[in-house]
Amino acid sequence: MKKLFTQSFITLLFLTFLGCSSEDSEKNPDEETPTLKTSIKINKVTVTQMSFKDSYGAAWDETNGPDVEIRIRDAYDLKSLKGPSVHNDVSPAQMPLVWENITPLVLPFSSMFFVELMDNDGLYSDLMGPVYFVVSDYTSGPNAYPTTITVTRTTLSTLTTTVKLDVTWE
Ligand SMILES: [Ca+2]
Ligand SMILES: [Ca+2]
Repeated sequence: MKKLFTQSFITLLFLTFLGCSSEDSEKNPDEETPTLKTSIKINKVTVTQMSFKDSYGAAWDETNGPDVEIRIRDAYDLKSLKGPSVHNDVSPAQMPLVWENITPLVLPFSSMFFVELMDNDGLYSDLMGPVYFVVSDYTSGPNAYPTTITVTRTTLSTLTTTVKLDVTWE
């Protein structure tokens, strides 16, 4: 009788131990749940290629180089950012043009965005070249969430613009 009692007690201890250990393995406090990315932030804009002549073959400004500024906007103009500075009288030797430390523009995934290059002429500016991209094109596949996005577009058959965006995903 005493032997049976001892065996039962040991079995009970063993089962209790098993119960505890299986409970412990269910929770791992160090495990992080992956955060879902929902927006893209543009931190830097680099223009690596642009046309120094308009579609008629004329210079953007008669006596000196174009005064280049950038604007980023969505299709409805609801979210837009104008570059903080103008690169004045740009010559080909000054390429590429860089806009750094811009107020980051946070864009939702669902939209299409335009990056416009303007020759600032005061009240009216010449649109030198727009490029555009769709954010959701960069959120899937093997190269999802890249740190740089490069877009090239040729408008009016002669004006080729290439823009590189340094981005972070949040
Ligand atoms: Ca001009
Ligand atoms: Ca100028």
